[in-house]
Amino acid sequence: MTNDDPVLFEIRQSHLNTGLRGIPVGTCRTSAVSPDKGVSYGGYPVAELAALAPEDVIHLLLHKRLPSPAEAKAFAEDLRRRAEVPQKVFDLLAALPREGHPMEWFIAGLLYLGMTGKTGDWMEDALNCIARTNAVAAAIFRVRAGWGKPIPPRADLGYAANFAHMLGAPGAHPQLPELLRLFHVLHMDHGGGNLSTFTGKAVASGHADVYVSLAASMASLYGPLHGRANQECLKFVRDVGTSDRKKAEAYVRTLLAEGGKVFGFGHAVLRKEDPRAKVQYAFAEKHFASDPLVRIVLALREVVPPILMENSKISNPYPNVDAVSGSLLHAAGLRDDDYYTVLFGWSRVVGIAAQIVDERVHMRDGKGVPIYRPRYVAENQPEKHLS
Ligand code: NMX
Ligand code: MLT
Repeated sequence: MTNDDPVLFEIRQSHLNTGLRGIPVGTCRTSAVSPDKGVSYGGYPVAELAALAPEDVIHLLLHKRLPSPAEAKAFAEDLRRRAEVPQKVFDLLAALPREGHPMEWFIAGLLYLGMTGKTGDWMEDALNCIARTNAVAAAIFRVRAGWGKPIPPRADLGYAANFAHMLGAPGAHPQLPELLRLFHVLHMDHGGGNLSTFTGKAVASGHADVYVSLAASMASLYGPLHGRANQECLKFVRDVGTSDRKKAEAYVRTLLAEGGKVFGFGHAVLRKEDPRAKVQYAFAEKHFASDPLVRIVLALREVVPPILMENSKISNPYPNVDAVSGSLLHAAGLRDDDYYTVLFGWSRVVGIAAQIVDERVHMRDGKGVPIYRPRYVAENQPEKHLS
């Protein structure tokens, strides 16, 4: 660093103990989050990417450009080739306690995938892990439901279609595969500083491998203020229980008066309605407008922001990515609320893995970001001695 480096941010006492809110700590090569426009991957607004095959978006995040048609075909084939999961991993899932949360299962699955197949090469492990989490995440759904053996992937299906096939959810709506494809693309990445991504990169900075770093990042995503908000938001929607605007408003006001959180609303960075929520609202209106939970979600989209705006300390009163997804997945026939955060993880693994590769292999002219070590200011610790 030189003395003429531009000052990006001046750290003051008031910035301490704020969860590093807004403090720049590095650069991100995969995506950018604008408070007003939301996330873009590689410069493309996420809503424009929403129609693409997940493989193309995975390529974009890992290689920083969309593939040509020939590259897309080869890349999808490469992922398919890497996708085989050792039987031991499925055996482990079958032995896990049913009382565990599916995210705990997912974390265990990632760790076990690493134990049974890591190469030690950042990019190779990232690609293998992305390819294999497809079957592991699907198996978690089936094994927990007691539906017997995992369903093997089909060679003729793409990444998301295969995932829907491997879930094998009985009675699912015909739109479920399309919803899962959309969900996957929308949830893959969200800048460098979200909690799970930051955690994964921090762990990898100590040169732990891709799999354990991703497992740690999934532990961060498990929290209800982060990824588990999709499950918590569905619970909130059920508790509201009505699309009657007046009654819904009364429910939200009581919840806030009692110190509760309105799940699916607010964000650490965004200051407008999340474009990922917009895309999901449009999908919900198009395919599931008469679903009772979707009707409540659509009512809450109008009812909640003006109420949250009354509290000046809430920086963003608008819907975030989790406002709709749980209700949509439920409407499409995926009836295990606890499982929804695994879907967030299934998608976010892509962006986190890509960012880990960037920090380990590309940053600082290939030297990689050094081990994370921010400074904490000692508080209430005057010097003392035992004698
Ligand atoms: N309901 C109730 N209180 C809220 C909400 C909300 N939706 N949003 C913010 N607040 C509170 C927040 O708890 C904080 O209170 P205090 O000062 O007592 O600690 C205050 O308003 C200021 O918070 P902000 O600066 O606006 O937001 P912050 O960056 O701290 O937190 C979230 C961001 C996303 C954690 C927060 O908005 C929240 O808890 N939302 C509900 C949970 C949720 O939907 N999370 C999903 C986020 C997206 N994701 O997937 O990760
Ligand atoms: C998100 O997808 O909204 C997040 O991971 C939360 C964040 O960006 O802080």
